[in-house]
Amino acid sequence: MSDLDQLKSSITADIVAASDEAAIEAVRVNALGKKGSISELLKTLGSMSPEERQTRGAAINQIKAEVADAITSRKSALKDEAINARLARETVDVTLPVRSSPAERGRIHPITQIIDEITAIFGDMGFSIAEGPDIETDHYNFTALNFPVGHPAREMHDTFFLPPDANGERKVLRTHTSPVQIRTMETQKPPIRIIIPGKTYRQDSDATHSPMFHQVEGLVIDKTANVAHMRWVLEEFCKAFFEVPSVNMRFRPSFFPFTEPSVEVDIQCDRSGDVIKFGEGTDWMEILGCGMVHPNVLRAGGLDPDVYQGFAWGMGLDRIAMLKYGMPDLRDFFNADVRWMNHYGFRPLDMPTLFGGLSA
Ligand code: 2NM
Repeated sequence: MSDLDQLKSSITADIVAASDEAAIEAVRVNALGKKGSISELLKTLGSMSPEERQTRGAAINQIKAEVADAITSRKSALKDEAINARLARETVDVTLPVRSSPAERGRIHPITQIIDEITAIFGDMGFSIAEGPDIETDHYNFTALNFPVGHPAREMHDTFFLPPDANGERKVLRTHTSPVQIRTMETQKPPIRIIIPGKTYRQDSDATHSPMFHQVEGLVIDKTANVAHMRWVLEEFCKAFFEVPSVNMRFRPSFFPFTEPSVEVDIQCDRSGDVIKFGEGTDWMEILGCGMVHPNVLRAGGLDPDVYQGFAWGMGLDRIAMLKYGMPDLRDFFNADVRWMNHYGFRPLDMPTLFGGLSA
């Protein structure tokens, strides 16, 4: 075999062996590139005699053309192969169901839902939301609320105390949201109509008590606010919250340091079946405490009790949520179990409104 035939068969073998576009390009550069084997052969023509150049030149150019053709067709075959492989690999199954978005998969915690419901009801009556810190001073949590130093009501609250600071002052985790009422009286001129939802803390833990729990309190202060107004506001609230056209309420005398008189409110219900029904039946359930704000509390908030008067109330949310939505154990509320949330949680776009239904 001549040297040219040998070169041709060696390049042909390389062309056949090239398995992708990069490999065939390398074969082209090795044969036909500036320093390729065939290009080097063509450079030798210059030093030959005219006769030799004629035969040898024709033979080299013939090989060059054949090799170039072979490379071009192999290249296009490899390109087709690559495209076909990619098409096979990147198929999309258009019959797969659409994955639901985070906004559809997430759930609103029942406590958040209850707060949103209560906010919708009182917002409709012209109340605003007020908030304050979870870590409070003894003054805002007790003294300003007419719990005198040494008064037994302080012990009743099972307070969590923080270590004393450099001045010897011992802060507390607020045992109720009432400190926010004092802070609001200090900064806002009456008339005041606020509700205060938030976390509260007491050292208590069993199936129906969590050391962190939730309250909503309310406060109305102006020059004429009285017990009849309080009764109307609370009755309208109960009807809207329990989604019934009428409720029977029972006011029992009670004691709170921050109100005088103080009462506890029960609503009529029917506990004979599996679920509690409100607005009917012969049973009573305690739902909140309330009263006329004590003159000492108004004074502590910087208001003159001879000019201003008002009423306030407070209710625990966790127990109410258990009753309204039929949840058996309070501790599940704070276990962050996604299965529990999927069962009891609310869809984020089902926001409670008075016109659209609270818990629909
Ligand atoms: C309750 C019951 C009765 C209450 C009173 C006040 C304040 F600060 F205005 F005096 N805030 N909340 C209150 C009254 C809270 O919870 C069962």
